Amino acid sequence: MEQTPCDRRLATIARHLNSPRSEIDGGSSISRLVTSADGGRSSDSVFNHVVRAPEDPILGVTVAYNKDPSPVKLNLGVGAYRTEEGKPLVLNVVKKAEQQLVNDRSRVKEYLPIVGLAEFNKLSAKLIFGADSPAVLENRVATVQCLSGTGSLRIGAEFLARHYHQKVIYIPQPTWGNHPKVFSLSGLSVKTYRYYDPATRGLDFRGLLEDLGSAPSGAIVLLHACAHNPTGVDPSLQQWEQIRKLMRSKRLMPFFDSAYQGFASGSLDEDAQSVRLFVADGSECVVAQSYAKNMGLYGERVGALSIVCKSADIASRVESQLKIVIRPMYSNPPIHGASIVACILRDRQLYHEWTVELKAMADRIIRMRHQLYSALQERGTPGDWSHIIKQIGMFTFTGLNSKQVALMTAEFHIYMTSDGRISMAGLSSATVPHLADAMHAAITHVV
Ligand code: PLA
Repeated sequence: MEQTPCDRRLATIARHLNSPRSEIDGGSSISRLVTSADGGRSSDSVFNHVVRAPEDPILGVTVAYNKDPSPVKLNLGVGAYRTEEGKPLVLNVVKKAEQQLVNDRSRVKEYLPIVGLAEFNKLSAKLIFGADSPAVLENRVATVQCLSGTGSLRIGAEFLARHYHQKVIYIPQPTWGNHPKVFSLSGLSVKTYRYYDPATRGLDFRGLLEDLGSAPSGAIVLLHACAHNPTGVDPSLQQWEQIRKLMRSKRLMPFFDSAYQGFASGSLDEDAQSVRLFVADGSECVVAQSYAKNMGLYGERVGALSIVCKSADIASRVESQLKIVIRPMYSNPPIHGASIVACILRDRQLYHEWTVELKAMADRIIRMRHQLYSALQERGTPGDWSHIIKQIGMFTFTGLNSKQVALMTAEFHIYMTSDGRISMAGLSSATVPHLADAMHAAITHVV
């Protein structure tokens, strides 16, 4: 078959990627140049021993993307929603809430209490547990406003490390790359449980039950409430029930990470079912919530940590200790994002408008899944790509390896994490063909 210049270039890149010499040398030759170019000033610096840290595996993708001058570049790294025009989206309902806040002349910029905005906390607990949840109605939930999902996980983990008898946390394999760092820096020891089976591109349910079954009694277990990151694979409701039974029989402590409520199915209630199943049995659980994705409040850093307790008295003691954790870290949380969320959650009309916008985002992501799947079918790309439409939430765990990803970045200016995860929320109808071309080239040129 005749080779086009593009094919020849791809073959050269593929040869390079497939050779072991392509390992990055850590930039050592570049740092040598820098040290010799500063007139020797570095050598007497007290920080001269500081070695350059690697970029974050997820947020570093955006750093590399920003440096690329190509007009066709595409960032599918970080999970950030984009419109069909490829632009970030501020929800209409958020704009309305902000307008209300600006119009309210009585508002001030005083410090919030250590635990944050009381109304926000109450409404956040209702959102995840359900308005009729006995735990909420009986005041058995200690909720504190935190710095988005990450901050909520961190505060929850620090609390558990100080006040819970088991210091081991089991996290799924694989999981969001920041989980192990957050938990180990909080003083917990991190172990993994089997979650994903690359052969079926589905849940390794047997492995999961075996690993949790052999975890020490009382161990903490990190569970993704819905839209598991990075695999897009969630247990079914029946499987959740089996997980719950096993965990309760072994007194394992559920620690839910709810970063995508509403983004998986388009329904806030449906995406909270896993959490509600555990709360309904009356035992304890810990939940970290984020409004980054479902309200598009990424940079506002607004989230909540809830600890469900067995009595109102215990919940209030737990809250008092959460304050001890928070105060020396950042004193108290920011007011603006939480005020936006409270405005929306308290107002029937705004709440309804939010659910409509949220559903539209979830539906657009699902449409992108179908378009990408069809585009690969049209190109006759080798392999079974049905997982693209089966997976749930913001990401597709493509199965592409790091060399294939490197080729897609080098040749097609498509940026994604090296584990082959792509953010479907960053795609649009206009960019699907480009991504499909890149995936086709990567699959056919790189092993
Ligand atoms: N938990 C999970 C499972 C996540 O995927 C993320 C974000 C968070 C918590 C934290 O989000 P927040 O602190 O912004 O609320 N994951 C992103 C971004 C979307 C990131 O890595 O920070 C991701 O691309 O995986």
